Amino acid sequence: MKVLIFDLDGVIVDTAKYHYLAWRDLANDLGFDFTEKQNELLKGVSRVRSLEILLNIGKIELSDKKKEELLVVKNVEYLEYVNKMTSEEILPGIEELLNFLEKEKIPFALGSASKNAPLILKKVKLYDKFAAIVDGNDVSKAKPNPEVFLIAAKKLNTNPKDCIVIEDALAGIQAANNAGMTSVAIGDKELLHEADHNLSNTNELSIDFIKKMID
Ligand code: B16
Ligand code: MG
Repeated sequence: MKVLIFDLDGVIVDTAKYHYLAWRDLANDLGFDFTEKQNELLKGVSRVRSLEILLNIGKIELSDKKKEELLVVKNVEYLEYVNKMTSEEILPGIEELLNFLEKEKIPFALGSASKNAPLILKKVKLYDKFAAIVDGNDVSKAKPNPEVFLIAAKKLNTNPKDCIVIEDALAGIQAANNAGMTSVAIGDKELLHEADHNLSNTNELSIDFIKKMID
């Protein structure tokens, strides 16, 4: 039986915009600018690695202690946005798809780099739908390492080859491919050309598309 593993940010909800606002404020406080284009580099990347990339852009070197402090500052601001989230922010077509999977008894899990994933799912009222949730708190190796998706497969009692991963980040597509799973990319087809299937946005992640994938 085929199962689905969903990434969170960029697939279920668009929290990338909140990550961006919090990272940009941090960059501005450190005295440099951070553009939306540069923010693309942080998609699917862990919080710690995101700070490293940001500091590289600003050409700033800091002590480990200072970096720890900044990670907290960034997350506190990010959580202010998250705490205001509602179900309205679920990306188009996702709720219908999850309802269909539930009805058909097709198991699905979350495989996200975010340590805030459980909170976000609770805010948008999807937490109880997932058979398993694997997030940034459960993994020691970040995407493109397949760890997050392999743990999810284990929790669903399924072989990797029967897992279909829905992802919006290059590191996530590579993680799915490295796990030996089928990868479906949402977003820029050129950037995400390593995926087995490419869709432009979540509207294209239709019930018909999924039916063909699981048959
Ligand atoms: P947090 P995903 C990822 O979520 C985001 O895409 C990435 O931008 C973020 O840095 C990462 O989660 C860590 O998030 O700071 O909340 O632990 O796309 O893997 O669902
Ligand atoms: Mg993502």
